[in-house]
Amino acid sequence: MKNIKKIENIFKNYKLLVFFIFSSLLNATLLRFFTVFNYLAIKPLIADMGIILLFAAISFVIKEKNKNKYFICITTIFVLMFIINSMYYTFYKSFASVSLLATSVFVVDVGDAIVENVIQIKDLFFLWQIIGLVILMRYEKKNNVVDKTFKVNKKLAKKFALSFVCCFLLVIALSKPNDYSKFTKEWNRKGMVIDFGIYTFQINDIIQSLKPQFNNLFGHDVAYKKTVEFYNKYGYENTEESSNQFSGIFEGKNLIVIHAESMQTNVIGLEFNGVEVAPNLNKLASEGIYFSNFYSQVGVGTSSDAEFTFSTSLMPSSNGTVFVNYADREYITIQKLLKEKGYYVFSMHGNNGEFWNREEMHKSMGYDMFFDKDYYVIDETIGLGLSDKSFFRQSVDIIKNIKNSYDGPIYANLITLTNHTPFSDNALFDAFDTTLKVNINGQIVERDYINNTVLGNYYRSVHYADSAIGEFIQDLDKEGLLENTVIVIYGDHDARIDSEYYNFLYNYNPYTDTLLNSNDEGYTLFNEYIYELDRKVPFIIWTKDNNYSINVDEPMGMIDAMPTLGNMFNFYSSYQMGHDIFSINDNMVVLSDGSFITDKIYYNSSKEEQFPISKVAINDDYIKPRSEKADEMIEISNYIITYNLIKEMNEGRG
Ligand code: GP9
Ligand code: MN
Repeated sequence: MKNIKKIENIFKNYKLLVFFIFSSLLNATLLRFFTVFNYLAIKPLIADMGIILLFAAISFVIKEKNKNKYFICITTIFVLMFIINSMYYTFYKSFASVSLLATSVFVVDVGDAIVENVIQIKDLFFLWQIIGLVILMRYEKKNNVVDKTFKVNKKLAKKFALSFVCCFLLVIALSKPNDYSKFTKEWNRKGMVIDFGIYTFQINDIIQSLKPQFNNLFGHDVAYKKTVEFYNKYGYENTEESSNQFSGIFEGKNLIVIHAESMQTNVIGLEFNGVEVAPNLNKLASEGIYFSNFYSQVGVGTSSDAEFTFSTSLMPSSNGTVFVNYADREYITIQKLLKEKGYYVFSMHGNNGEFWNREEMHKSMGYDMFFDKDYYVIDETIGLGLSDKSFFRQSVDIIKNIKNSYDGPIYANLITLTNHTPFSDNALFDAFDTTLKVNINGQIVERDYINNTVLGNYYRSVHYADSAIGEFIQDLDKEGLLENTVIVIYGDHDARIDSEYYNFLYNYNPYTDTLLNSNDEGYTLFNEYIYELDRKVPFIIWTKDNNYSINVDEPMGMIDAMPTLGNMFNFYSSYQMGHDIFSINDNMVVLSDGSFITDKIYYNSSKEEQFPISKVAINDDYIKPRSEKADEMIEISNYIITYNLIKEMNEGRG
């Protein structure tokens, strides 16, 4: 009875504080409900409560005249954190880091993509907390309600601080030993929120984001030592003179790389009503060397991370993005290694050069020239800017002029733009029908299927982008630019389309106009792990004069592209973390959050769960060493990027 009295007294005399605590806890739980779904887990709930009680403790030592400002300021920060993370999760399936603030300037340029594809009602739902707080404050002021929340009360401050410590100790008691490693693995943000809640994640993220600024003073030596040890331990795998049938086959040839925006492997071979989505990529894949189990390894740097991992065979930064935050570091790149062999090296992109700070980073990567949109006539725009067909048309002339004026081989990297989320500007897209026509009792019935959905628009966009690539190859051929030339195409990352659309794509029954369920014949399982495995992107190596027709299904990541091309063109970086795919078996593809894929399993590091790919039983003896190496590769890549260690190690090597 006494306790009930006590609680009644708290609700009666500390209305604002009670609202602050419960609204902060409810919104944090709601965020986990909208994202990682573990809203009922007790550990993150206690962790969230602990941090909220800490802010409550601080409120009791704030002067009365500043209390309003304090609660409004803290609640506004919380609500912004919820909204930003909820939006961010929709697009990246992870949580936002403050280290990305410098990158956020680019959001403006992809604004419509964000609005159309990312902002959802659920993101704005969190606003109720700040609205409720203001209404309560106004109500209390208008009715002269005495709310003891506004009193300075050191005794209560101590009690709340003590309750924070109790929550903290409880979280420790509920944690496993390797849970703590998440505090230093900035890349495993999802795992942090699942285990410790959004407040602890964001506070830790701020500390981790500031770390490089301090570490340059304190953490450098450890980083240097660990990096040297890493390459001593694994370096032999990369230095082995592993010659094979592909060694040196392209030495001295021109190299034209197409960075295909948001191109995913599930478009290869896909048809609607007997019409191929990507006939040109299908042809190049069937005639060339096609890596059908290839994964992008981007972090939040998306396109720019794809360029970085392709060109350096290092993992992307977990703290900000290389292109924006670390463009001034020294890297060993394909561009530099080919320049040493006498190549003229240039990049081409129809967007403005500031996007992803390419103007600076392309210099740092070793390009002789970067042709951004200022070098093109913007005569046709789709989506983010210059259409791919116009971009490629104009690029052929630039390439031809360079080829005619430079007597050595060239390396051109063309970055496409049109096939970019939200894939909605289909005004210029070739008509491509994604409806389904079925014969029901002698009647042809047309079903909408994925027409006018984001997936349907994606495949229409891909059909356009593929057609642009086809025209580009033809135009190169007309100008004689395919002679003695290797074409490489890679998808830079997946299109980030929700799995519900793929489930519809694979499990729609046009005869009943319903979705198959797991008991129905013909049902295709499409869960979160198959979704991750479906995020593959195509990697194709093609030449006009050789019909290789090779399909490589060994799991391969973007960081393996440089070693694989290096073996063919005869260049090599002693810092490459990937492997020549023709010199390795049982390859492991490390993803930017520490998860990994082999030919046996997909291992999700956030949830510490495995998804079987083969029938081979897998135990911890298989997972542990690979998970440790995955973390080590990410950690060492981050050391190299943060501390500019390649410069130092090269100087050390004399
Ligand atoms: C922007 C283009 C798209 O110029 O490369 O970048 P993304 O949004 O895919 O990172
Ligand atoms: Mn991209």
